[in-house]
Amino acid sequence: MDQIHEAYNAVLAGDAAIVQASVEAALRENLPAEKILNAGLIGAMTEVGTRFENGEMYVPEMLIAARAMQSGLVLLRPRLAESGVKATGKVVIGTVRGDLHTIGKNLVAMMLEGAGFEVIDLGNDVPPERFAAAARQHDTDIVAMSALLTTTMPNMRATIEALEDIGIRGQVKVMIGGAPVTEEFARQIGADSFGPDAATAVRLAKALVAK
Ligand code: B1M
Repeated sequence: MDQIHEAYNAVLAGDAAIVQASVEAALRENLPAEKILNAGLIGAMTEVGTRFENGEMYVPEMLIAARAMQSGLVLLRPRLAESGVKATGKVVIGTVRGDLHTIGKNLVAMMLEGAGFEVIDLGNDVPPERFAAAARQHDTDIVAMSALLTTTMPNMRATIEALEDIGIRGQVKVMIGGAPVTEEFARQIGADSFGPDAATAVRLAKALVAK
């Protein structure tokens, strides 16, 4: 249990080397991978989200913590797969067509992973049809889109239309975000949810899959 605590604290401190060492030690002690994930990595990322929302942590620290968390997750993944642990939900994420900004999208993806979601990251400059095809292929719960340019925001609507075109809009929830995106815009284009930041995005994603 001490190893899990150590992993938790190391994620908060953004120390990837200690996260790895404590996850490895916990696995050597035969602690269940699911427990290491939930109490250690996910627990710490939940705390990161809370600290960010309270203004006690900022984007760079959140990114460093998320990277540290991922270094532990890599070690746990094979064990989690063996033990058949179910993900919180499945998310297909990307930055929309014409938009090369990745930092915010990566942060949201990492925070979602930290919350136990399976994340399929399509990268940036993702055409609507690719979002739709990936959503169908992976039978995803959520399609998550990021846009940083006012000129690429319309491609969020085009992506929702692409989901409609292949008949799966009713089966997936759509979450959008990015600096120029607003709640009002989300409503206009028929998205299910708007995340102003990565921590809120995680909370909203959990609520979307719980519906
Ligand atoms: Co660009 N850029 N950029 N840029 N860039 C902005 C966005 C801009 C505001 C700068 C400015 O003019 N002040 C401006 C957009 C203006 C507008 O449209 N309103 C701009 C421009 C104009 C451009 C170019 C057109 C510049 C040019 O070439 N003339 C060009 C466009 C290229 C393209 O995409 N086709 C361009 C290029 C670039 C770089 C490649 C150089 C680089 C991107 C590198 C990369 O991402 N790999 C870059 C950068 C770094 C920026 C700024 C400086 C920083 C963006 C960023 O990473 N922020 C940005 C100015 C700024 O914002 N201060 C700017 C940090 C990140 C953590 O925040 O992405 O907002 P953000 O994500 C947040 C939330 O928004 C939210 O959570 C995150 C964390 O809390 N969130 C989601 C994001 N996605 C979400 C999804 C969700 C939920 C929440 O659910 C799915």
